Amino acid sequence: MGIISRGFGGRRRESRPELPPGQYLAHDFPVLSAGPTPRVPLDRWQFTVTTEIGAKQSWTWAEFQRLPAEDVTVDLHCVTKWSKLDTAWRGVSLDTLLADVETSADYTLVHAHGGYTTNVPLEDLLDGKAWVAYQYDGEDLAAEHGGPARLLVPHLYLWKSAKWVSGLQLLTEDEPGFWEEAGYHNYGDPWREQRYQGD
Ligand SMILES: Nc1nc2c(c(=O)[nH]1)N[C@H]1C(S)=C(S)[C@@H](COP(=O)(O)O)O[C@H]1N2
Ligand SMILES: [Mo]
Repeated sequence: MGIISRGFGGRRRESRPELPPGQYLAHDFPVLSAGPTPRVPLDRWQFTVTTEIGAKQSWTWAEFQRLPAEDVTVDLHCVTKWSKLDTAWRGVSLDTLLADVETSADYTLVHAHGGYTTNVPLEDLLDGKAWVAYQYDGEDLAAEHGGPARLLVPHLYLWKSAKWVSGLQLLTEDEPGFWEEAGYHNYGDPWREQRYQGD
């Protein structure tokens, strides 16, 4: 593919084959938060995995920083229709965070400082599909984008990528989170345009 076709007329929004249906290319990095930006001091930061039987495993910021990190370049797709391609992040994979966690749960509810929640099936967090990211574009993650650390689940709409992530709750039965309760799709696959319940 060497030819760039802009097409004629219509909206001056770029649509590209690597964009899911209905999405346009954003050149900036919009900030979408349902509430105020929580400021989480690093000496009080923790990430906690809670299993379906209530067993907990936590990492302080210092412990989390010592875990093996990965640099990943991924595309972001927001349900409000902007996408951002080739974004560069550094973070710890959920494979690493869940390596020693014993569970037979199939579902997770992701928790964030400030009370935001979102549900993601456990298998969608494993096998190199999700990270707790703390750098964006080589810099510490800015607070408005979820710093000190946010979940990154790029194959689902971006509302699943909880900013200011505080933990993961493993569940044997699915539980909707903040936007899912409000009528957004339970799963949120951008390629199947699963924006709202019933899509
Ligand atoms: N804790 C928390 N995480 C959140 C949100 C939020 O309001 N609170 N908004 C979600 C939505 S709808 C989107 S599109 C992305 C936006 O991420 P950005 O602000 O870094 O672009 O964060 C998601 N994660
Ligand atoms: Mo969003």
